[in-house]
Amino acid sequence: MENTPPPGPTTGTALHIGGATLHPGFLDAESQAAMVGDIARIMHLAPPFSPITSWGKPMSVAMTSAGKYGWFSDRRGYRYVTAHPAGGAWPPIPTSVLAVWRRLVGRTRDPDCCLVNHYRPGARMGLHQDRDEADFSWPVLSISLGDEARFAIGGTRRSDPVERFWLRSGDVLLLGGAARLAYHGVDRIAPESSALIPQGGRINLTLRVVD
Ligand code: MD3
Ligand code: FE
Repeated sequence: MENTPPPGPTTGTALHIGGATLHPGFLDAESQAAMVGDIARIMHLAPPFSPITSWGKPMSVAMTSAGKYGWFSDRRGYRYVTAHPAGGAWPPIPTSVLAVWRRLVGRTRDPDCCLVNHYRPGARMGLHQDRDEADFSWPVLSISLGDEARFAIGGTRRSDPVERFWLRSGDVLLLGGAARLAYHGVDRIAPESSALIPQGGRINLTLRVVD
């Protein structure tokens, strides 16, 4: 079943969906705009690229990263790397982004990686698990900016039933506990459903502890 989002941002209400915690409208319009500016700087310093899957096909989502590690894939497989494929360390994770992690996860440890996923109309992400990290006791935190995305999340087996709901600009999703190893993906984005990003499209940030 799909959720029907309210017309405006909602604050203070956390929804539990398939073991994931959704904070609808966690970021107000001003915070979202500031964060898009910070991400534009990262994309300028470390240009997004479409990783090649182990099947040899480029992903439809363009990616870059900030932090100690960035996520990378080629025919040899998926892994975290300390440099952009064109050379050079990844830019630091912006404090605007770290602040969200510190509020919802805590100050014990900051994430090692902020993966930046850029979706243009038609981009999607197939059902997968995130298991390239060393310690699954740390949650993954996801921040949605720009166009809305129909997100799918299931259980820890690919054959488990999935729930679908829309992720909207400013929403923050926390994946901890059983949800940390849940299969998930993005079916599609709704083009031009948000005016936040000047060129359109959707940006999703995922914060991860890698080591
Ligand atoms: C559930 N990104 O980068 S974010 C990914 O919208 C990824 O770009 C999607 O899946 C996106 O790996 C979904 C929500 C999300 C992120 C990580 C998860 C859900 C997750 C890890 C475990 C379970
Ligand atoms: Fe994922």
